[in-house]
Amino acid sequence: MSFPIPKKIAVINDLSGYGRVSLCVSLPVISALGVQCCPVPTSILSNHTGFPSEYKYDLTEQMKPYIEAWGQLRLSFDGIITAYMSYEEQVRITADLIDRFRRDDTVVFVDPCMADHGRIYRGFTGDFAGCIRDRLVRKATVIKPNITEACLLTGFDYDTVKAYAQEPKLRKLKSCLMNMIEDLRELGPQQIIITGIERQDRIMNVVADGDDIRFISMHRTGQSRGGTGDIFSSIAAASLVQGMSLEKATKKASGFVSEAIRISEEAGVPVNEGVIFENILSKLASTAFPQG
Ligand code: PXL
Repeated sequence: MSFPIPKKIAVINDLSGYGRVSLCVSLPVISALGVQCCPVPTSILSNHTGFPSEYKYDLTEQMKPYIEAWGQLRLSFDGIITAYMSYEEQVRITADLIDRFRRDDTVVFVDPCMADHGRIYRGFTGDFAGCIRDRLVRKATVIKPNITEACLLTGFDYDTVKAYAQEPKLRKLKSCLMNMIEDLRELGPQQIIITGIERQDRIMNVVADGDDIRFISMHRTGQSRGGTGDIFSSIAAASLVQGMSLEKATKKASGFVSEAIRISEEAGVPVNEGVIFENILSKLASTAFPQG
């Protein structure tokens, strides 16, 4: 019996040694799904930034020769995932990496990490949102902004969208989200997942695959935890490169993340430790190498 050759995904993210975020979750999750994970570390940290202190070593300068060496090997990837970037220079280097290593059929999965809960992350100065939009989002085949990032990318007012989400009827919220999706599609990507729209005890995601727009709502299983966005992107992108539909890939990713949050709450895991995905990783492995 011969084994199938695993697809390959390049992941541009930091390596945080403790706290279950970034490359430390993408590597096991993507491997469990039967896909080769090829990391491009943007920086190394002793632990994620939610702890009281950390050691950080920036690798922006090293990224260029690292990618250059990949160029010498004439590599190409079935998927490319971009996540948290610290500086505009990292965004420019990542945009160049996409141009060099993508093929016509490459899944370019951009998580425009820059904001949450209505606020841009600390430390982002100038027009960082514009830089992410113009250099990464425009190149993407799939984007996964949360609702705050979707507002920043399109110019919609976050507080208005949040107010619509509290209304008993969904009409205004849905029509606003459809307009937002239209604006995002005009930037380039035709597959869009908007996450984290909070509605009472439920969380809604919007999944747009071309003209097909679906609203997927699920019970909130606990409070949000670091690293869950990286796990989500890893599952969704690994599923997409293996030929799964966007809707199925999104449901698989959000189902796994919500179970991981639930078991972490039940086990009393401190929020800073992220989710104890190790306990359920074998469930992903059992779905590796799907047929069709
Ligand atoms: O995606 C989560 C994440 C990634 N990298 C660093 C972080 C966090 C969340 O806190 O601090 C350095």
